[in-house]
Formats: sequence, structure tokens, C-alpha cells
Amino acid sequence: MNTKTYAGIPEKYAKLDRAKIVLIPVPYDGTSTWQKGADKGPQAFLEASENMELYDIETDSEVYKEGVYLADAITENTSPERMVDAVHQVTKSYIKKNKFVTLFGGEHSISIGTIRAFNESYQNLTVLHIDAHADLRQSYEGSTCNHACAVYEASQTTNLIQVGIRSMDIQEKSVMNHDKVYFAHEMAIDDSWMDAAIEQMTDNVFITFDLDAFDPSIVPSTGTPEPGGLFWYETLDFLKQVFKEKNVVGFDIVELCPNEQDKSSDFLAAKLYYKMLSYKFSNEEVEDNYEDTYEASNHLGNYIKFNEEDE
Ligand SMILES: [Mn+2]
Repeated sequence: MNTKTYAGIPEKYAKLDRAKIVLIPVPYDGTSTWQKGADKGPQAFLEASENMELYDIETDSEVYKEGVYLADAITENTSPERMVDAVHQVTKSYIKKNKFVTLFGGEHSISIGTIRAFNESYQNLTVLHIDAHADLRQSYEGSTCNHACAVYEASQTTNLIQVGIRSMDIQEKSVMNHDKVYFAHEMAIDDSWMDAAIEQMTDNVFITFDLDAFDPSIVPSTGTPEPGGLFWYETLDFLKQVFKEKNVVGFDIVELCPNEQDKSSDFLAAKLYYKMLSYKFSNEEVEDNYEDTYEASNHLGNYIKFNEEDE
């Protein structure tokens, strides 16, 4: 069990039955190909979060008061496939409790399990994939659960929209849906990509955010830094619009590879996570009669697709 709360918030906001938000740490780094260290990401993220102001100026809100439950970390690492299964099961169990489920990796292969859980739970899911890398390989180094395959399954089973891409293998071209890919070199000279991408989204959107989508000048601490990435305010501008116009059902943030000498990336990841929660909940009033079952939920009732057999 965790003895600490997310960001050091008071216990009363950190209890599972009251919390609207669940944060699942997944310190997994089984398939990284270059720099190791993504397994240290969740700890560095949580430490940075404790040193962050909990009032958000832009939304004039303190979103932690919606309640954030810090779940036990998923530590299954005997194989990539078992890790993905564990992430899938745990994610789905919290979705069924009507929580807004978020995960912090770990490397990007964790998202295979996350996306599978959300896709089984919500109708017509869009996966918004923000990343430097296309991650569309069907398998890599003998596994379909490698970080290089993070959104292959999503490309086959969901409405996948890819933003910030600037590195891929030529073979991934045959899998890629070019109409729904926003390459970094195009985004850099034309900001119409934001509206165009949102136009292609269905109502229910899951966001998988690889921190290497950011320019390495603002996020150097990631496994495979690629030049020419996103900057802070354009990213927030885009996310704010997505949260405003769509029903964002959950998100994960992956690939923080912390560096002892430079904590700025850890802190950016902490702020990004909190901003995304602030955008999600800033338009909602805190309900006094909050129920922690999905059947009781009005705002999810229109979207969720569980049936009796899932129980
Ligand atoms: Mn990446």
C-alpha cells in the first residue's frame, strides 16, 4: 500500500471511495532499446508533484479537491505480455468504479494495456497519440508488446490520431493512416493542425502522451529525445481545446527517464499531469452526492458500454 498521497494532498482527498481520479504508476522499463531509466519515471514524477503549487492560475481551480487516489504501482515485469495484461486488468477495474483513470509510466508499451481497457469500456474511442515516434510496428524484437508497438493495436481497433511524429521506419508507412497523422515538420509551419485533428475525433477520447513529443530543449529526460518537438504553450493550447470540445475519458503519460542532475523534465511532467486534470474538471461542479459505481453515473452513462457479461 502507498503511505504517501499524490502531491502530498490531505488524506480526505486521497481516499478511493471519494476520489474521482485514480492515478496508477507503472514503473516498467522492460523493452527500452536505448537509454534505460523509464522505470524511475513514476517516482520522479511523484516527487516533483509534491513540490508543485496545487492552485492552477489559468483555470482558477484546485483540481485535487475532486479527489486523487494514488493506486498501488503495477510492478509485473516477468514478460512484456504479462505487464500489458496487468495494466489492462487494473485499468479496467478502476474504469468500472467510475473513476477518471490516469496512468504514469514507464515506457510506452504500458499503453497497449491501457488503451485495450478503455477501448473495451467506451463506444467509438478515439486514441489521441502525442509522440515523436509513430510506434506502429506490429512486433519488435520478438514481442507485440514492445514500446515500438505501442499504438499498433490502437491503429487496428480505434480511431487513432497521431500528433508530433518525426521519427519512423519506412515499413510503418503501410500501417499508418496518413490523413490522421500530424507530422512535426508540418506542424512547425502551420498551426491549422489543431482544429483539423479535433475535427477528426469522435466524442470519447483517450490521450496517450509520450513526453518525447516535447522538444528536447524543454524535456531532455526521455529515452529517445528527438529534435524539433512541441513546446509548452502550444501543447497546452491544443489539450485545452480537446478537453473542452470532447469527452476525454482518461489519459496516460509515459517515457519520463529522470536525470539526477536536472529535474526540470520531472517538474514539467508533474505540471502537465496537473494541467490535464485541471482542464478536465474545471468546467464541472463538485457533486455532493458523488457515487462510486458506474451505474450511478449520469455523465458516463451515455458513453460506457459495459454489459452484464463483463461483470
Ligand atoms: Mn516516443
